[in-house]
Amino acid sequence: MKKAFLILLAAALLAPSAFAGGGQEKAGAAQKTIVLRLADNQPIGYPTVLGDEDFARRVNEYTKGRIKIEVYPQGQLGGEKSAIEQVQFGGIDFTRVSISPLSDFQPLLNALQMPYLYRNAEHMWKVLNGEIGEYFLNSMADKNFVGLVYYDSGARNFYSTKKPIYTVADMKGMKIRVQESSLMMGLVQALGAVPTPMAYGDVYSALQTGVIDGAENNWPSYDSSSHHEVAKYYSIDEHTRVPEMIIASKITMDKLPKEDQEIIKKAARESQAVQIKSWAEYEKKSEAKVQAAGSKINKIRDQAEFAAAMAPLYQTQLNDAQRAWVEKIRAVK
Ligand code: GTR
Repeated sequence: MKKAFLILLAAALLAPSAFAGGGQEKAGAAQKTIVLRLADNQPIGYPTVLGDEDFARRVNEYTKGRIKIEVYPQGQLGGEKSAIEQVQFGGIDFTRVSISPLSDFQPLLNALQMPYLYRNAEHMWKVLNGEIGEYFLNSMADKNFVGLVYYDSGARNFYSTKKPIYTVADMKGMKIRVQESSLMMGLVQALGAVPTPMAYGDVYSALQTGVIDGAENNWPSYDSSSHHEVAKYYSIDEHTRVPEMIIASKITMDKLPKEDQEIIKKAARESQAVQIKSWAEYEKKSEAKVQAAGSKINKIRDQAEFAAAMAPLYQTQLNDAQRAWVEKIRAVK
């Protein structure tokens, strides 16, 4: 896995993108196509990839073919964390990621993914597509990214190879895989379980071989990753709603003329509608599919018990500035 990653990284460094290095010149020369790359770790047909493709199609249409965005799904350009790193130094032009790993690059984002933060999906979208969400997209510039748009990722639940989870006590000592995110490590610890950070692509075999006892994710990922084949207990606690984001490399964007930057931002925002719609459809299908395939689904006994166990994270994982954002988020009606 590591070796494959290094090879990919070397390839990315040698040929950062068709655009890198010659952007200004090419943008000035008529008829030359600028080719940019977008990485996504989800498979073809997954809602985020459908969103990426809609984004790419719009950019192509609005620039009359001058800018072509190639979508590389299924982690072809590396795992999520490495894709973020490559975008940061300009080796990849765009990536669609969960803001959990992204928040280790821009910690402010933790304020958007705290447990039981949003009252429901509608509240979350009001926040993300309003002034608060805009502020957080713009905050990405401090870390050499351009935040383009938020995508839906539903709510995350725990799943296990061993047993259903009903109470916080059930989680005691369980080894739970988390994304490469310090907040997610803290969250699992707060429940008395043992967090194991790991790249998404390694989770299936870790579940299968017993390296971990469980993981957590939304319905579509539990389905498309086939984790349900090896971890059949899916326990609904909806601990977090973690938005996803398409980020661009600031290095790439700065090489483009202002109008093209605006086209890219507009196209990304417009692609959100397609992503949210296919998310809703995919989520229902996934739920039915894993159930038919033999998953044992249960609801936790008392969400308030889980929320209380995770409440200290608002003190331990956030600073004053992030807590002030949490207050603003809660105040959105
Ligand atoms: C999914 C998300 C992926 C990745 C994955 C994970 O929901 O779409 O980008 O973050 O979760 O748990 O690693």
